[in-house]
Amino acid sequence: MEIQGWRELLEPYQLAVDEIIVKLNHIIHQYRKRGQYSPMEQVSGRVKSISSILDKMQKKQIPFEEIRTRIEDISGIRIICQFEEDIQKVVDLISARADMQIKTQKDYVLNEKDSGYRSYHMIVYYDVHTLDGLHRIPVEFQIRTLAMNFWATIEHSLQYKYKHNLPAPISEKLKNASKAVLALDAEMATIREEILDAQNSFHRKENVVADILNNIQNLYKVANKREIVKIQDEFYRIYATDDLESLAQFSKELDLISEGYRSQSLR
Ligand code: 0O2
Repeated sequence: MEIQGWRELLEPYQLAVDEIIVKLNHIIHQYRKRGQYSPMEQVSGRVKSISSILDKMQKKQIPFEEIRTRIEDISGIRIICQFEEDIQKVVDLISARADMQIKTQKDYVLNEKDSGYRSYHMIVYYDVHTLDGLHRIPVEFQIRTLAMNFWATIEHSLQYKYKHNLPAPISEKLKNASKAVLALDAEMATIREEILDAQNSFHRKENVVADILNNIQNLYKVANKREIVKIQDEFYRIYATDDLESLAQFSKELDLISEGYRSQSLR
């Protein structure tokens, strides 16, 4: 196939990846903005490289005309979760979407592969529109924990280095490491609430401080300099106490002050 042909072929796959990343990151952002825990920690994606597509075509005897119908992981999305139980929540979230239609699912979290690989896979149909019209793109989702991702990334590099012929001792060590990953995820699950509590306070503080600074910035346009300096000093004083409730109270008071200026300007 001519190089131009590859570009045209891959363009809608890239669009699918880009759109899905924007949409899922928006969901993460919404969770955090609402002070809620997001079952998705990170989202990334890629379009399979031409060389990997050629490898797969060779391995599976796929002719050029059948790339679109027989290779389903040209668009790939990876969703990383903090805890194993988040994986099912992410699966539910994707299943409920009207813009993503599930074709197949493979649960390698419950049914670990012989290599020790664990991850939840979904092939999802996603529509993109380009100048050439509508393209129904299969997208492979890989959903796994941070620990599972660490293992898979290392194992993938070793498989590449040894051309999928891992020496037995390395294979053995990877299987042991996979058991350690399983144990790590289980151990983290036991202190999940503790971890969530800490992260929740962190995000809440970020939101409250962002609100306060936003309010102060707006007050610059309407309040007098002396009042703003007083508010700023008060903010730094409360911030130094490291007391989230006092910060939240101060934020509410600033809301009222801003509201007062707003209604004055409407009169
Ligand atoms: P790459 O280089 O990551 O793209 P398929 O090959 O998709 O037609 P298969 O093999 O039944 O059919 O699909 P499966 O098992 O769902 O695997 C798809 C992808 O999952 C792989 O893509 C890998 O990315 C990942 N994967 C599966 N098994 C392993 C494993 O043992 N170790 C690691 N590190 N990753 C794995 P590709 O195309 O094989 O590779």
